[in-house]
Amino acid sequence: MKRLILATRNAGKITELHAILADAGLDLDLVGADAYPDIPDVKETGVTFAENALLKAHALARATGLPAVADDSGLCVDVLGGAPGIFSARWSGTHGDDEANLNLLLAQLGDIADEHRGAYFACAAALALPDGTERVVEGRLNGVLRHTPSGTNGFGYDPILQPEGETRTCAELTPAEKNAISHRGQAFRALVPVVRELAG
Ligand code: ITT
Repeated sequence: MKRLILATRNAGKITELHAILADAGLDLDLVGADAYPDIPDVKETGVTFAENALLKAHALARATGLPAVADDSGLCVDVLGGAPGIFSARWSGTHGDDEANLNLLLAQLGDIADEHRGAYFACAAALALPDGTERVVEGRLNGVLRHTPSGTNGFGYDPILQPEGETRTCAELTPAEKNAISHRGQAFRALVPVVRELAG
């Protein structure tokens, strides 16, 4: 079976991509970056989600000799001109402190009325081959930001993003409901024909 590596240590992402590839009839041995612990993490020096996804995918493909997939995602707030964007994971200064990041964003938007609270989750997913071939696809989940967090599912900014057409926040959706509409779900599904063409 052909092996495909996904540039993440997040088990949830591996499960999600695995299910999407299997649904599409692609029988691949999908492994996470943990399968190659000696390979150092890549510095995300790009200024767009696509650049960062490509940086991670190329580094992993070069280091392992395998086709590699990487994603980069974040929350883009209209009234902040698209921020936090690529800085979503460290908006409060500490990488990965979801609660502090969310609380800082809510405080910054404190006086902003409902009609100006548009925002979206964005995701770029890249596939790179060891020979340098690359493709990148994107997904987006539009919504509005609540004034207070609600729900306990998911992670990051899920408790404050209410998707368009929903009455619940992303953190009140089940994982399956969120995957069906999410930026990452869309990007991973858009990657299926690319994987089939280049690595299937
Ligand atoms: P990797 O280990 O795979 O890099 P990550 O969680 O550090 O995963 P992501 O690129 O997936 O990095 O996401 C960056 C930040 O964007 C993440 O820390 C959240 O704050 C936010 N974010 C991205 N996708 C999200 C989602 O589906 N729900 C809530 N917040 C999300």
